[in-house]
Amino acid sequence: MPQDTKEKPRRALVAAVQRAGVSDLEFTASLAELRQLAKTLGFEVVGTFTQKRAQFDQTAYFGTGKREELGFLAKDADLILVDHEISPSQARNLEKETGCEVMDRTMVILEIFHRHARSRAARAQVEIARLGYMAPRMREAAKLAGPQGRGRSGVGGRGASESRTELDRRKVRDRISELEKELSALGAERKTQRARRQERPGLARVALVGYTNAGKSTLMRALTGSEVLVANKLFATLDTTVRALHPESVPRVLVSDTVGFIKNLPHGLVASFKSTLDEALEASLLLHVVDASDPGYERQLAVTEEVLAEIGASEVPRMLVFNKIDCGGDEAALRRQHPDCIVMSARRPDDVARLRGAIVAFFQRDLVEAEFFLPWSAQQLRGEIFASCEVLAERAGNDGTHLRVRGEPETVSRLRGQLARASA
Ligand SMILES: Nc1nc2c(ncn2[C@@H]2O[C@H](COP(=O)(O)OP(=O)(O)OP(=O)(O)O)[C@@H](O)[C@H]2O)c(=O)[nH]1
Ligand SMILES: [Mg+2]
Repeated sequence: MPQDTKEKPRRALVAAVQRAGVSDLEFTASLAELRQLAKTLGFEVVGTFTQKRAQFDQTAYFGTGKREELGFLAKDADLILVDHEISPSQARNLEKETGCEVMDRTMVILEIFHRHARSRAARAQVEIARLGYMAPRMREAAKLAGPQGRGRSGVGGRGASESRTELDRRKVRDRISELEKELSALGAERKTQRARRQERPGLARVALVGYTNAGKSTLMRALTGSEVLVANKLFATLDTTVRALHPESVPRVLVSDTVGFIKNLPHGLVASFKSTLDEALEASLLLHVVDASDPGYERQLAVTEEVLAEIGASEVPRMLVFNKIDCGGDEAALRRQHPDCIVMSARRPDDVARLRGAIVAFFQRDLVEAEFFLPWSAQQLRGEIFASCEVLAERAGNDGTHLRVRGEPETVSRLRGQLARASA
C-alpha cells in the first residue's frame, strides 16, 4: 500500500524567545514565517513554544525552568526549530536537555537552499555557506566528545581528536577553496555572457527583486512568456534567469528573476549569492515586488531594502510593485503611502500589460525621434533600422523611403552615419 510505504513527515516544534524590545506583532510574524519554512522542508509543525526573556540564555537559549517544560513537550516531536541563530554550544546543550534534534533558523534556511539548488553555481554557493556554518559546529561536537574521543595517546600530548579536528578543519578549508575556484570559473563564463549581452546595442535590463514568495517568478512568466519555476514554497528560485520582454519592445528589454530575500538571511548566504545578485546590480531598473496581501508586507519591504543596500544596489532606480492584490490588501492605503507604486495582480492580464507599459516607458524616456531617408541603394540597412528602432511612419518617395523612427540617441546617430556612408 502506498500509504504504508510513504515516509511519515518529521514532527517539528517551533520555539522562540521573545526578547525585550521585540513587539508582539514582529515576534508572531517571524514565528509564522518559521512555520512556513518548516512546511517548505516537509515537516509537520506540532506546536509552538515561547518564552519572554530580557536576553537569550547563554547556556541553552531558554531559561532553566523553561527547558524542562520544553523537554516535556518535545516528547511528541522529532525536532525543535529555534527562531534565531544560536551558538553551537547553546544548540548542543538544548539537544542534551530535551533529547530532541535542534535546528536554528539559519540551518533551516540553509537546508531549503540546499534542497532547491539546481545549477552548479547555486549548488556551490549553498555548499560554501553550509560549510561556513557547519565548521564551528563540528569543532563543538569534537570538543563535547571529550577525552573518550581523544584516543589513548595520552597525557600531555595532542590527542587524536584534536588532530582530527585539525584535519577536518583543513578539509573544510580545502573544499571551500575548491568550490570558490569552481565558482569563479563559472563567474567568468557568466561575465562573457553578460559582456555579449552588453555588446548588443539597445538592450535594457530590468531585475525582479523582493521577499521570497512575493510572486517574482510569476511576474517573470507573465512578462516574458517563459516557463520559469513558480511554486508556493519559500525560496523556489535560486538561480537567475534572463529572458526578453514579450511581446518585444524598443528598446528590447531583458528581464531577470532573482533569489528571494527573507528576514535574517544568513550572512554567509548573502555573500555567496552575491554573484547571482550582481544581475540585480547591473540592471538599470529594479522591480521591487511586494506581496500586498501579506499583513507583514511593510516589514518584508524593509528587509528587501536592507539586503539591496547590503549588496550595494540602493542607487539603482526602482519601481515598487504591490502584487497579489486579488488576495487582499488595501489598495487606497498603499497608493497613499507609496505615491509612485504599481498595485496589481500577476493573475490579471490587464495588470500585467500595464506593468509592461510602465517598464517600456521607463526605458523609452531617453529615446529620440528622427527622420531617415533610405535610398533604394541602401536597402540592406532596412532590416537593421526596423530591428533597433521603433518605426513610427513610412512613406515611399521617388528615390527611396522616408522613415520616421524612435530610438536610443546612440543607435540613431550610428544609423545616421551608416546611411550617410551608404548613400555617398
Ligand atoms: N493570488 C495570487 N497569487 C499569486 C500572485 N502572484 C504569485 N502568486 C502565487 O504566489 C506563489 C509564489 O509565487 P512565485 O512567483 O514562485 O514567488 P517568488 O517571488 O518567485 O518566490 P521565490 O522564488 O521563493 O523567492 C505561487 O503560488 C504563485 O502562484 C498574484 O498576483 N495573486
Ligand atoms: Mg521565484
